[in-house]
Amino acid sequence: MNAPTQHVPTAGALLEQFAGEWRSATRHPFLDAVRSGSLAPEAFSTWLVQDYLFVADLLAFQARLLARAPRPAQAVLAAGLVGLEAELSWFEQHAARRGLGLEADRHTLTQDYRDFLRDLELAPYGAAIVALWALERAYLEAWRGAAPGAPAYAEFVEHWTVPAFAEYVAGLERAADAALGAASADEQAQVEAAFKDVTRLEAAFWGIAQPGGAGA
Ligand code: MP5
Repeated sequence: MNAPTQHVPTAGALLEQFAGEWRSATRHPFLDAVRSGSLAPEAFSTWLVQDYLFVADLLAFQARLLARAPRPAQAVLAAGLVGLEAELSWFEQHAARRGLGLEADRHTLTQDYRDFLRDLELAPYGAAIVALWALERAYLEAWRGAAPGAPAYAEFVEHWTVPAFAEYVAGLERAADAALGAASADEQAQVEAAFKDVTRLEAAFWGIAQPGGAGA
């Protein structure tokens, strides 16, 4: 053990370590089309319904993560849970306005993401909190890249780039850093694997409305 020279891993360092993967997770033709307005409304609706189903799965995952979180992480996770429930209501209002049904079947990618979140419940807490931070941060950065968005989509872009969302992501990063500081080498490897899985799933999810059903 050469503890004095060992650096404490941080969540932020993963962004540089896997910069290429991170870029794929946060930039996508779907987002470019939201910005330019060239995105077909039906494609946006398809994506929106699947994202709603994803958020429902995320709420279930986060509820279970909260149950095993260390005391200092409980506040940010509990607040996030309340936010997810409000997010579901927000989706439901938009869906009603657009005449969209939300009882769709899960796309294969939505199911893959759900399975991944389920598997994380058996992984060390550190891997799970880093994955949660990564998926929220990827979402924030992706939407920032699409700002301000074409008129048809500007309201959505604004919703996912508000300062309160950025503060939530920063809070998750502090919780992730605290977990990483205490992670063993084996846990660190699981953290990196989970981070990479999130980048792969996020990248694929942006293509969910593409003809042929996207995929990665
Ligand atoms: C989020 C999302 C962030 N809604 N969809 C995907 C595919 N990844 C991440 O979730 P939220 O709604 O900001 O908690």
